[in-house]
Amino acid sequence: MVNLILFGPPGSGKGTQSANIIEKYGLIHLSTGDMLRSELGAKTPLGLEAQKFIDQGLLVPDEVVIGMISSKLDANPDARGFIFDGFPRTTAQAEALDKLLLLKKTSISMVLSLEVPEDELVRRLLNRGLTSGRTDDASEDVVKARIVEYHNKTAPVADHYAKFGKFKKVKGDGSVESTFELLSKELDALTS
Ligand code: B4P
Repeated sequence: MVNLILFGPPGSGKGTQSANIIEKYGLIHLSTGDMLRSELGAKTPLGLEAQKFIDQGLLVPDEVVIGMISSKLDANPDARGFIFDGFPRTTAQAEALDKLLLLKKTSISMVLSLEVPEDELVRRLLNRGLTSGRTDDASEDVVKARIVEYHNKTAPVADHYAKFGKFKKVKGDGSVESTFELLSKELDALTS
């Protein structure tokens, strides 16, 4: 079983590359961003609560996203493996994920971290904001708040997995295709 975390700052291409990876490697895609946007779209109580945080570029509380991931793991008992996209985003989320996987007698195989310079992140997100309708891509202030939140709360997750030799950086500022080639090399080594 391969369990991959696709890691990196907002706009680094986690969602974009996940779509390519699930098609080639048959892993189940678990994106907390997509799950939250689906709750938001349906105007559920969870979605309305999450919206307050997302609109300001802040992370949604840990217990909300951990609960969502736990339900999805339970709903897919026969999976060949998972790709976690945008989760874990705090050390508390990483510790919770490790425990959930241990209960299923498995663990994280590797964390691949997409490395993209900050000016390119801002450019990509504001560009997507022109057509996506996403409130968190709409203004430079909110985009920059997301990057600050990443440095303060998410970047330490790298150390959590580096301790176990499970953290690898991948250059993410090339084209979608060239980045996918670099990720594929890492995944081929894991799955062979
Ligand atoms: P996410 O949905 O996870 O979004 P993201 O960080 O914007 O995106 P990603 O890195 O996937 O970028 P993408 O491929 O789309 O999170 C949104 C919000 O939800 C968070 O801010 C937070 O509030 C909340 N949330 C989610 N998970 C949470 C958690 N675990 N805990 C707490 N809160 C949580 O690419 C971005 C753009 O770049 C796209 O337009 C794409 O087309 C373009 N692009 C991608 N690769 C490119 C390339 N190589 N070249 C040029 N453009 C490229």
